[in-house]
Amino acid sequence: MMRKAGEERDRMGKIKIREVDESEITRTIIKKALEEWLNLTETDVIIAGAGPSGLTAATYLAKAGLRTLVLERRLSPGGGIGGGGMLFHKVVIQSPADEIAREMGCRLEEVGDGLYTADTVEVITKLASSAIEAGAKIILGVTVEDLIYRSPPPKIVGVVIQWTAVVESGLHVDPIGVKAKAVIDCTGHQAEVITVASEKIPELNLFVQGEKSMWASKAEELTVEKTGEVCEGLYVAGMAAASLHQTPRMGPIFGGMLLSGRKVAELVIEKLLRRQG
Ligand code: 48H
Repeated sequence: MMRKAGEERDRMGKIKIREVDESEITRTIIKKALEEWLNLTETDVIIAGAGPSGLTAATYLAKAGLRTLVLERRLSPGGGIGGGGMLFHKVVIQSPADEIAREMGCRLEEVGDGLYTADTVEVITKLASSAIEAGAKIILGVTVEDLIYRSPPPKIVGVVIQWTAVVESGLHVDPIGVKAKAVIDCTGHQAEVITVASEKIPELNLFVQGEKSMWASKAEELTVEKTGEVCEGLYVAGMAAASLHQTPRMGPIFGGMLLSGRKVAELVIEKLLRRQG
């Protein structure tokens, strides 16, 4: 029988599993998580939402050497990818976003000139692993519920976060603040971060109206066009950009989300790295 290196068996051929102590497991979790959190209290870029736009942005930002933290409310990355179109397990991506999907390792099937499809789980896992391999940190179960700001002129300098479990329990627990040079709202249809900014920082003059009805081609083009800086330190990408600028929805096609994620990353890289020389 093949034996893996380091794998020990007793005389009966039973695998010997290392003994573990409950408090050692607990100490390891707390020590390692807190060590990382201590380095994350002030970072370069915070992305709210690990959907297609957020994960794509994270990959390019981290590849450029920026310290990138993705905070995702749910316990899994992927956002709207998993639901496909009405729960069918395929997503559709059009050119030129196929280049991005391939760069992330997704295997695409060409179904028409410049039109491609892939399995939902493959797209989620490849986008997430690309971001992680590039050096981004993705933390699940954390909700971005407010912003940290300075004024005048208004400037976003971080986010206020809470465990999603606490938010959902309705307990009164004060959240904590995490600072960043740039915050990107990739929270999808609800544009949650921009909505909070519009309500709590009136001097920004923001108003989230929500997206318009479906017009796929126009929506894809406008989502990418409207991706960008909302005010100093705050950016919007993906479906949140459509909600903020009241442009049409596109339905279950994801090319625009990948292109929007790449565009916002390029804008942040330009601002934080290139302009500072
Ligand atoms: C932390 C949060 C918070 C918060 C939400 O919805 P998403 O997939 O967003 P996009 O913009 O990357 O992609 C949109 C796409 O999935 C889609 O819905 C399309 C193409 N629709 C077209 C149509 O016509 O309907 O991902 C957003 C992620 C999710 O995982 C949320 O759980 C998460 O953000 N999130 N995370 N703090 N406050 N709010």
